[in-house]
Amino acid sequence: MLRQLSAGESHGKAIVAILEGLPAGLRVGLDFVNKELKRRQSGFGRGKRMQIENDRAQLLSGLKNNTTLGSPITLLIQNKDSSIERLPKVLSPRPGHADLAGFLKYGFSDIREVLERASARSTAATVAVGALCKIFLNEFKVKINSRVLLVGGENSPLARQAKISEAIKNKDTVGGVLEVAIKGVPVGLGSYVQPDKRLDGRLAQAVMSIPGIKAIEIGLGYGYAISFGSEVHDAIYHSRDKGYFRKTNNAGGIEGGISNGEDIILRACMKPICTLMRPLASVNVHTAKAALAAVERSDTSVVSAAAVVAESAAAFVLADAFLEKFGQDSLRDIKENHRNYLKRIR
Ligand code: EPS
Repeated sequence: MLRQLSAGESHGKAIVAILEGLPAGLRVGLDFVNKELKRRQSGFGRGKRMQIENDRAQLLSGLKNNTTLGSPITLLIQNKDSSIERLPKVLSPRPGHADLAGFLKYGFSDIREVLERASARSTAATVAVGALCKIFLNEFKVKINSRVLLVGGENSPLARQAKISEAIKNKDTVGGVLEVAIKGVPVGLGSYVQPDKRLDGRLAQAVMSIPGIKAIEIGLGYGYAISFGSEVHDAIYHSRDKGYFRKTNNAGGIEGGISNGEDIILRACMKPICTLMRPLASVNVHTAKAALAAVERSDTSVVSAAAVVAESAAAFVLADAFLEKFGQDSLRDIKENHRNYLKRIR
């Protein structure tokens, strides 16, 4: 089983991630991890924090000679802005944020204690861990990519950028839709035998947990609701060179909670960032009197960053399901199991 745990506040000393369960014998290049961290930080519409931080991972454990030992891998990403002890109190919760529910739940007297950990800064850990998982999956030619489909309802790159510019001008924010595509997945990852083994459920859980994500669909998704079965199920074919294959992929690569060998396609909807420079109505949590919501340094739109985070979250789930199917300890053994399995199902 692959396990991950992250720690760190947005303006604390660092973000830390531990990944346990990658097999021994995998060569890991930190350059790739850092490239992925950079991708997460870029995109039009990001705020000033991204000009301060230059996220880079340090490897603290789990490797020798750039090769995994099978022991837990610890990654540390230092925060340049580590002003947590000096930042002012936040007393008016932002609608849409964890602010109010977190404040009431934990019994704090300052909403800052909530937002420091609820911040999407923690997604740097998701991406660092996801990068390691991608390196593992790459050994088996499993590739994960993403793209932004919509920002504020617009789909062309120029119109998307214009929407973000409009939001900046109006001191507003804007969300959108992203798509993750996973190619090269073998048939048979995940299972129907228990709900928590279903690959689609596991992917949905991982991607829905990214801050700001409000909806997920796999394959045709909501499109299934308006069609007859005969129009949407992917007919099955077989040929000597391809083995079993489909001419359509409405299932988005998953049937019965198991990968079916087609590309896995997942889309997610991200709400607009909830820190508004022209804030909505709120209530001061000390006086219970009406007050405008808190205004913090923030981003205008982060759909392209969320796409990188979604790739990473999906990479963790895929790597976990892969290890479950083909073994855990040594990359060499896993490769042999994988080879034998592919031979059997041809
Ligand atoms: C983020 C860092 C944060 C925000 C953003 C994501 O930096 P700061 O709060 O210091 O400006 O830019 O966090 C949120 C959108 C949020 O809601 O908390 C990052 O590293 O991605």
